[in-house]
Amino acid sequence: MQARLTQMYPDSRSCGFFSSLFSGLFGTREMRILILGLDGAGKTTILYRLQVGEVVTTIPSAPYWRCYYSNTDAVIYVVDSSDRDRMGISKSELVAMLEEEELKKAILVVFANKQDMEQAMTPTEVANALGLPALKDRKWQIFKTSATKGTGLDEAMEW
Ligand SMILES: Nc1nc2c(ncn2[C@@H]2O[C@H](COP(=O)(O)OP(=O)(O)O)[C@@H](O)[C@H]2O)c(=O)[nH]1
Ligand SMILES: [Mg+2]
Repeated sequence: MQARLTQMYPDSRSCGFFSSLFSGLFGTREMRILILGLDGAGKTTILYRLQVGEVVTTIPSAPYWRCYYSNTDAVIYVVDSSDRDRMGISKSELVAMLEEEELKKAILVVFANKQDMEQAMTPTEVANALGLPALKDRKWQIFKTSATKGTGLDEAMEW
């Protein structure tokens, strides 16, 4: 299954979102997906890797995660697995984001990114650091990715 980005709307404040067409066995389904994460986590690199025709780099991605939450099917939460110092901040931001009413039904896909770095935490370590096992009423999955090497992205998008 191939994910093809059809739209990406940059937002002048902070949020970038796009919808994606999934052409599968049972036809085409459009999903609205948010890509969130601390600055430097790898979001822009991932967008390039997902073969968006045109990426508008927006979003000095700080605290404006509340915009554009409605009708979101999935949140891709990108984590720099090598940034142990900011894992706690990343967790706080994730927890706050998941409390948003508009995102109650969104599935959560965590990209444990920068797995090519020697000091990278494993996906299990990242999951625990983010408190994922304790999440209630949330469908979630974590994948190891390296956006620069292009590994793991297809598997994650397929899920
Ligand atoms: N080693 C490594 N560097 C990465 C990876 N993904 C992104 N980067 C680098 O991390 C920096 C921040 O990436 P960027 O995509 O701009 O992060 P954003 O702020 O979340 O959009 C850039 O220098 C990227 O080249 C990765 O998987 N591995
Ligand atoms: Mg960026």
